[in-house]
Amino acid sequence: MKQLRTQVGIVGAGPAGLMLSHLLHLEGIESIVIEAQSRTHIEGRVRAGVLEQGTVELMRLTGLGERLDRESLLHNGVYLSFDGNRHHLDFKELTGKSITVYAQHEVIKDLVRARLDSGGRILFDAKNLSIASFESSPRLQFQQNGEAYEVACDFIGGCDGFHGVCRPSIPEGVLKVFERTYPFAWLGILAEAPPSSEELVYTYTDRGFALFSMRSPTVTRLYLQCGPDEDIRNWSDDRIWEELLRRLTTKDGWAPNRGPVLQKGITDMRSFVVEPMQFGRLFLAGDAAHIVPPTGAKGMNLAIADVTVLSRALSEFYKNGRENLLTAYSSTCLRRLWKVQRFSWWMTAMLHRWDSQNEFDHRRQLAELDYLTSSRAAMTSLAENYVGLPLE
Ligand code: RFL
Ligand code: PHB
Repeated sequence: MKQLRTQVGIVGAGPAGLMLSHLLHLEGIESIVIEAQSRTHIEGRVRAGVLEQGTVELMRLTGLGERLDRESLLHNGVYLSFDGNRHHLDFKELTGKSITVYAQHEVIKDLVRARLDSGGRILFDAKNLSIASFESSPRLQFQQNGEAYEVACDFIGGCDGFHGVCRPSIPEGVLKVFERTYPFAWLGILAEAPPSSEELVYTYTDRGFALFSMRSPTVTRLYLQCGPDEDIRNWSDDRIWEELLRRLTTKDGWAPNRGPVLQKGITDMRSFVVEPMQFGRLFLAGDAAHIVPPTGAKGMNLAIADVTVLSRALSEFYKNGRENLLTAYSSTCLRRLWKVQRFSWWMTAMLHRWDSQNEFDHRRQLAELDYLTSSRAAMTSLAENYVGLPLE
């Protein structure tokens, strides 16, 4: 068995794992990232698109701003659309902050490059990972290219997403799970078509939710609410476009531009939290510890927020020998996380339709949207959550 040694062993090269490794490197702390998939796979995985202002500031501050500043799209607000009318919410005017559209896999590419350029180690295609000990000298065992490896470390960053192995490795009875599933899912497409609006359009209709977003000046990203067990094979490109146009077209004639579908997929919706986000020397971060429904555009931002807290705590440990921030890691993250859970649930409940609702619920949702787009206090509340709450 090949033996390796590092200070922090990180499982997963998603936004959480790679950013943790990057931040630790800047603090002079060594890490090894162990990833089940190939580099090509993680750099091509289509997912999130909206960065909070804090995420963007962190990227710039840590040397990841160059391509981001060249290629990303700065948005000062979003539209809420209902009853066939679009209403603009001006985040910049309401909070002084904005959001940035930059695809998650571009963040991943920037992080992989930054780590490799500074001599960082990312072990791709690592299979059958297991955790040998959670206590004072944790070890990670896995196989790569048919060879067995063991990484001995001081701490483990459990950044392997919702379906990873870190969380399920924690002995039963330690974690408390808080969960909610939703009776609907999102069907998402990437289309080769110039975005017809400069900002996102969140749409509520009696046929369900739809979202207009984008990736670049030539690529539009669109989502529509569908059934939870929907089979993508039942959705031809024509059927998808017909439904999207029906939901998104407004009374003034605004609609997304149509173009060839580059990619399509279905995402289920869930809210999920484990407490605490730590066991022994294993620290869970990002989707490994919590999932939010995508309506608030928070998942990647939460992953980055967790590892910002974790890197500070590890730095305090290595520089000053103090464990206080590590001990507080879970409660620090969870306090903010629950507010983000609340916001993501609220956006989801306000904008979707589901079977057990009746006409009362529909009228109430319309009244909520009407209030939201006419009360400055309500708009400000949405805006300050959307652009991102302070870290602590
Ligand atoms: P990730 O990105 O899932 O990364 C986990 C990594 O761990 C690897 N892995 C393992 N490696 C080694 N051994 C094992 N046994 C392993 N098991 C797994 C995986 O291969 C992977 O590389 O988790 P992380 O880093 O916590 O990041 C979370 C985000 O990816 C996620 O929250 C967001 O994508 C959610 N999300 C959005 N977030 C936003 O902030 N803004 C958005 O606009 C937004 N929109 C979205 C989204 C997610 C979506 N989907 C497809 C789920 C829109 C969609 C449609
Ligand atoms: C996206 O562009 O993929 C996106 C935007 C906003 C969301 C979710 C996803 O709430």
